[in-house]
Amino acid sequence: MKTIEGDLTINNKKVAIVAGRFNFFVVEHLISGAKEALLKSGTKESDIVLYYVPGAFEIPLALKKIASTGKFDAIVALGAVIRGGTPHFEYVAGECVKGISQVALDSEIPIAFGVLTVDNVEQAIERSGSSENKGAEAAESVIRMISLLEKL
Ligand code: INI
Repeated sequence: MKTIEGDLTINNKKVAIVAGRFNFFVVEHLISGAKEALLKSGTKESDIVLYYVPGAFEIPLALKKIASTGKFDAIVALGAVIRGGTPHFEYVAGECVKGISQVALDSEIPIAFGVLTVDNVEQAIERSGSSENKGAEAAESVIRMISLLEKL
């Protein structure tokens, strides 16, 4: 059986990061993790552009517009939605996930979902640290997808 899989190395690719400012004390660590993974893959710092949006709810529209410019080979979406005492969490997280999935399928480039949807601050910190970092994992997924698409 022939197996084809993307690598963790890419050359001359441009990657956008879209990050929510909300819960920035968590999101900043996701950004660092994603940036580190991209640099490790061979992506040049000058080929990474970071776009900020107010919160997770705004991520899908930014992804759609950025993808439509045709300037990027992939986009990494980063944010942190932390459950509070009201149903607000469900609306923000739900719309964010739905919107990102829609843009990811409509666009012709890989888009990674690096938005934490967690019950509390402890869970958010656990997933944005140095041993587990969902920002780095999201970046690695687009790196592998860029590489895979080149092999198709
Ligand atoms: N945005 C987040 O990114 N995370 C959250 O936890 C959050 N909560 O809980 O409210 C949040 N809300 C803001 C939202 O994303 C929009 O920016 C806002 O509703 C304006 O459209």
